[in-house]
Amino acid sequence: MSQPKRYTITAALPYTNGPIHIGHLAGVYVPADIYARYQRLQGNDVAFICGSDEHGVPITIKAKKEGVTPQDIVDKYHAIIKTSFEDFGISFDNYSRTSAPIHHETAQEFFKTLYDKGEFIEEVTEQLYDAEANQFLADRFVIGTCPKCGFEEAYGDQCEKCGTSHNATDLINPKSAITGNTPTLKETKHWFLPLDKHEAFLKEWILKGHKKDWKPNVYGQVKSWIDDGLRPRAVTRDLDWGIPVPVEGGEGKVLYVWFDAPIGYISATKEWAQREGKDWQSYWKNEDTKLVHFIGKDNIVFHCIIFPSMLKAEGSYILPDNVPANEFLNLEGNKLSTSKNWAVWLPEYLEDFPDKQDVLRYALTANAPETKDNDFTWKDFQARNNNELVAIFGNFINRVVVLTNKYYNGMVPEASEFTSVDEETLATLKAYPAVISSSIERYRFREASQELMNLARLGNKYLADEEPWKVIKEDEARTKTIMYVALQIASALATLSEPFLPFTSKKLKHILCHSELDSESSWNDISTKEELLSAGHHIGKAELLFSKIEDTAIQTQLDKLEASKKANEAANKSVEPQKDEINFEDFTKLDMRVGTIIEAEKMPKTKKLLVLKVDTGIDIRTVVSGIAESYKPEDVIGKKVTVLVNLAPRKLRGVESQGMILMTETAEGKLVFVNPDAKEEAANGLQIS
Ligand code: B3M
Ligand code: ZN
Repeated sequence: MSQPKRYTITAALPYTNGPIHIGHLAGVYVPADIYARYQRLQGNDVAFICGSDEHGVPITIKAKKEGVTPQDIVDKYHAIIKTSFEDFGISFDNYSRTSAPIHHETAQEFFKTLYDKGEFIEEVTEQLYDAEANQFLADRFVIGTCPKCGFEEAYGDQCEKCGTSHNATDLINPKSAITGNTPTLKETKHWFLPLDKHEAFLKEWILKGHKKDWKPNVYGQVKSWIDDGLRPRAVTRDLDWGIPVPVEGGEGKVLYVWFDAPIGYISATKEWAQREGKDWQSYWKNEDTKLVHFIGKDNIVFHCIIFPSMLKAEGSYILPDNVPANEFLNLEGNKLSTSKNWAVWLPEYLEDFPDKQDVLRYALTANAPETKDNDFTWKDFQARNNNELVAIFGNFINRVVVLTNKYYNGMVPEASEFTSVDEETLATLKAYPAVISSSIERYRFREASQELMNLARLGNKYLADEEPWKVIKEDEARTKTIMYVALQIASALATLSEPFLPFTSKKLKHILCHSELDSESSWNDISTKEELLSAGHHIGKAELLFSKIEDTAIQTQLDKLEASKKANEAANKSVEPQKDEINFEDFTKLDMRVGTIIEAEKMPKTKKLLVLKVDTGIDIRTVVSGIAESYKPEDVIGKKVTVLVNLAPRKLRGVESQGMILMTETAEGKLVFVNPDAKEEAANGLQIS
């Protein structure tokens, strides 16, 4: 066994202004967790670190919107996020929070060190100011056109479209996100990190050092920023929510959230090391430690340019070995959007699909946006579960366990002579740890997950080809050998699936009674050990690892999204301006009666029209109504409606309509009848829609 290595693995600190959704999971947390679990299985010393990013303008905007304090917001969402990560099996060694005292101390100490080393430029400059809101406009408090790519909704500190990071005064046509006003300029003092001063180091470290194993999408973005020329970046803000600037003249100012947040990785490591009796410095200051940051592509500049410059300026820290940023995940063809509630929220997923954490982990990994934006669809989620997890992985394991219990009462049988197929199958099995390792070590988790599924396919195919259920009728010895080989594959799956499917792996190890083995087969034992399960080892009873997901469950999710879409459209629908005023005289001319629809049928060759027979109390008449897209004919028969009876008759598609049924729209845009008190309908025993 090679000397265990030490890994500091960080995952982007989620803003505590909302729950985690599948975009965060696919982009950052599932790949990070696969990598951390895998490194632990290699026997390496791992610190897997994350925590809530609780400062910054997004929090204050959310607090203003909900009429509470920023602390209320971060307390609420920190708890929700932390719990949902735990329930989803994201195996952080520490999930901390940047409002924790240890983080304030660590960030202020870090700032003070750079300050004392003269690493900052202290300057009074003109910054954007909103006189009406009486506050400076930084970060998401200001929106304007990105100077680099022209995106018109860029923030004051970053453009989400091209990822670039800039100063608010660089924005073209800035507008205050608080009042919509055009900001004025007002002098204020800030401390700037002179990124230009670190250009040579960054070129040497990244470009010359040609981070060959950095993903092309990451290397390319970083190169373009360095090539464009780096400029000083303000690392303090005129805000009241954040970490106070710990130097003379810092009153009323806080650290820029992107200065403090990455230091959160360090403070969270300290907190964990204190708890575990470890030395935190070995994870951040020892050149043998491998530092890997898992992030989304919008965080590349902060993790590859700004934070490394801070670490370099401080002088005692290691630098990231890799930053395998993922691209973005879309949902059903549209961009994930918190504000439009166009997302699959992790807490809701866990409620709707209890015990199916691994299904989502697998679906998000198999379809991960590793090199380009990708799309999550519920149909693909269902297919990954039904066609792969159930039909291949689950089916193979179930057959192996059922047959071992049926033929040998759960005992691993003695193998006799191996055929060439057996030899070949066992040899292929032994190659899998290295195959999957190679993909994981290169951060290709999609590829790695498919190799794991290929191992399950190998088992499935071996059983299907060798047909022990037939062979048992005439060759007991051969059957034992087949089942022995199949059990070795099952045992390997229990180990190799752990990074991807931790809940399944645990269940499968329980079924195979792995814990009763004198030494649980580790990752690399699969390639080196003669056998994983020896004859005579007793396995447990069969339990289903996965269950089919029915169309109805998927339709429910799609309906939820549809409802979100409608609610969002309605919320954004510009309300029709009121029509011109009429006088009471005009109103008294309207003759409205309560009528009952007694017949209804669709108007042929039209989408919108129903031809109704209405008993108005005066007579029974025909009324043509444009409600066919909202109501079926059979649903409106017997319904009480309000009828405008003295509207002049008019022909619609050849049918004379003598009046109008009054309708209106709900806030969600749904067409509804203006109808008398529905209770009255109930009293008359009429069908209330
Ligand atoms: N809070 C996540 C985001 O930009 C940001 C990451 C901080 S990692 C130090 O959505
Ligand atoms: Zn841009």
